[in-house]
Amino acid sequence: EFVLKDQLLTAEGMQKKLPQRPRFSHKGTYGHALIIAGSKEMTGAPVLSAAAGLRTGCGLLTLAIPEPALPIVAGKINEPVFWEWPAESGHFACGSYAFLKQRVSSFDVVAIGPGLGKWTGGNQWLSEIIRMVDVPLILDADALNLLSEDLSILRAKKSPVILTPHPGEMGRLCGCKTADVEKDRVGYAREFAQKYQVYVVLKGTYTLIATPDGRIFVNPTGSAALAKGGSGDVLTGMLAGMLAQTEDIESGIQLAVFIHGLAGEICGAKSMYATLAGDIIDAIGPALQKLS
Ligand code: NPW
Ligand code: AMP
Ligand code: MG
Repeated sequence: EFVLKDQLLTAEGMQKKLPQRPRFSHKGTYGHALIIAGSKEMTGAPVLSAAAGLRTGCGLLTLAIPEPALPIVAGKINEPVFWEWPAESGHFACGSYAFLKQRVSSFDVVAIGPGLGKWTGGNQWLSEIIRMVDVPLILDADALNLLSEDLSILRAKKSPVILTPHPGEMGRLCGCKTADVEKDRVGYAREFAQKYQVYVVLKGTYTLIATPDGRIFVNPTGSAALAKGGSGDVLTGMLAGMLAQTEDIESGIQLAVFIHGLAGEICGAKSMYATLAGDIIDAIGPALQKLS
């Protein structure tokens, strides 16, 4: 149930939390995000996440892509730096961990998941990454599906972890049906967040943010224009872009979710039907403008 201490996010509240953009600053001021995404079959998701992260304002963004997908992804976007990862049947291959461990602390935030697909050994791969990442870590899409195979790997986390399931993914994580999650969104999000000491962003109309200490924030922005493939990949990029800029994880999550919804409303005002994920990215600037 929704109780009084739970909070509805507001434009006024979010406005106050927006990271400043001082004149005397440079790209290093606004953080470096790493997004680990994509597979041979899904080359669009990493592009959407990376573009969304940069539009949200982070200074630098590195995109880790499995080797056969990299030329395709790199052909679609110029702004990120690329990290070519060894592949096995088109997916991220296990190994190369020593190199990751050496590099990972140089990023301000890591996001994993959009377009990874599922593969044998994927859970082990994810487990190694969770074990070594020591900055805020966002898990979305197929990272959540891989996690569902063995939730105990979450216990090895070294830093704040943010999960961004839609109700279908939340059902897989909790071992129940999508419809069960929909009947008690607050209950499922709160219980999971407390049990595993993570942030849960349970997506859908009125996205919920559950904190590790059991508080709930409700996001009022959004539109059915967002109900299309790729919207969630955009949100993941926005979360990475925002968390790269601020140490305040709770505020960063709230801002990304609120602004994503606002961008959806801007797109919805043009057409509730014709919106593409790329249009949401184009609306991030106007949404930020509306807020600041
Ligand atoms: P149902 O049918 O209601 O039980 P999946 P995915 C449910 C990548 N993408 N309310 C619903 O289940 C992603 O990044 C790549 C209620 C629905 O059928 C992933 O890596 C793109 N239910 C991968 O594809 C663009 C809801 O979940 C099922 C719900 C798979 O991700 C597209 C679908 O979920 C895509 O993002 C809601 N609000 N939302 C690219 N261009 O490269 C979802 N459901 O099976 O987890 O598949 O979300 O499409
Ligand atoms: P995904 O299913 O991972 O692509 O994520 C979909 C994104 O779009 C999430 O951020 C959802 O909250 C948002 N979304 C989808 N449908 C709606 C809707 N009808 N109203 C508000 N937000 C929505
Ligand atoms: Mg998704």
